[in-house]
Amino acid sequence: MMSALLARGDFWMPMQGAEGAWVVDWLFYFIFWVSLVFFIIIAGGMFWFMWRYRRRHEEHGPESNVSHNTALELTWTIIPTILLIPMFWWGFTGFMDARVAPNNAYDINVIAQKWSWRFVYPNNYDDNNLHVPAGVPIRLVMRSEDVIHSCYIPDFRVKRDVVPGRYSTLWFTAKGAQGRTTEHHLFCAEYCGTSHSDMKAKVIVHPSREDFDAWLANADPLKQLTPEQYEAYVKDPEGFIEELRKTDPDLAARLVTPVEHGRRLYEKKGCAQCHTITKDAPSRNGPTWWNVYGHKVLLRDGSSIADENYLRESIVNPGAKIVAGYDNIMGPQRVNDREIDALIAFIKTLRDDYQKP
Ligand code: HEC
Ligand SMILES: [Cu+2]
Repeated sequence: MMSALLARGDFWMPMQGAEGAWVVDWLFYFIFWVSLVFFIIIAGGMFWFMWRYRRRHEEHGPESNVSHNTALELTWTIIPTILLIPMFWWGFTGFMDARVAPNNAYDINVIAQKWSWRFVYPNNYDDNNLHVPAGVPIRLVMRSEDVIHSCYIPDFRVKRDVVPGRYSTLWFTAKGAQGRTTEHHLFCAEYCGTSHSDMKAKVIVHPSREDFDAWLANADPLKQLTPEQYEAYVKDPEGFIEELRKTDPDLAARLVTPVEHGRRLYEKKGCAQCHTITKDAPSRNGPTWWNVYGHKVLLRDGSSIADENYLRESIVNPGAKIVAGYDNIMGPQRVNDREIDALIAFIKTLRDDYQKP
């Protein structure tokens, strides 16, 4: 009931644009009302005692000496404890739910830099605004090109720092409206220099996955080709892009999806000498990349979940975590952040339960 009431936002909170937003608001209002009631009881009691026992010159009545009152002390211990339990419970479970994205989430890469946002989609289209479908869990995989930024979408009740040299993630499921797109604000919430306050974007929520897919297909960099170019591309994608690289390297780079880019780097950068990428390939000098993403990797000491940050570290600083049963023979690789994004995008596709987004 409360969530329906607050769908449009109120004095304290903006509208609830995401499915998990009501938990945050529920907890906020619970703590708010508990605080208000206790403020009135405590401050009111204080004033009442001040008045009731104020000093009066004329009278010197007998002084009481009550040392304690067990019933009263139990009451003011037990009632607050009962009130604290739901605060902790909702705070903790709400926090965990907000941190851990569901497995079927749709990944969008986010690059923050002074002073704009770039949202990169699987087809390598990138946009300064964030487009998402309603009703689909979205996971933002974010990195920064320079200083610390913070991705903040007040209507969704989500905020997370974006830090150079590592990935941070954030997830939400946006609520949509029937038959039309809706918009929300996205801000940078970490002071990042002169134009920090300009570092904002729109979140555009498409009413359905179909509508979003149609938008994304239309935004595909391939749409920038002339009909003749497109024909040539369809006949021989690799050859066409190779040719285009000579005349328009910018467009050529846009035509290569991150996954495809990663596959090429795998060959070009020599990863293929040591890593295999298919299910049954006999392993070479290094562990196979099949089924590594999202799985638990046994290390020489301990284990680690192979998420984006683990893969990144394994590429730029291979000695940091050594896979059990292998030697530390992989040198640090000369790859830039964009190439690491691409390699990870590629590695993500190498698994049994991979589904094309
Ligand atoms: C000379 C062989 C060699 C080359 C070349 C090589 N690696 Fe490795 N790689 C290894 C070995 C051995 C390990 C396991 C030991 C370790 O963790 O350092 C490994 C581990 C990894 C891991 C962690 C895998 C896991 O199962 O946990 C990743 C990711 C990785 N390499 C990426 C790359 C990338 C990307 C390249 C190319 C740019 C590359 N490697 C090139 C030998 C190599
Ligand atoms: Cu910023």
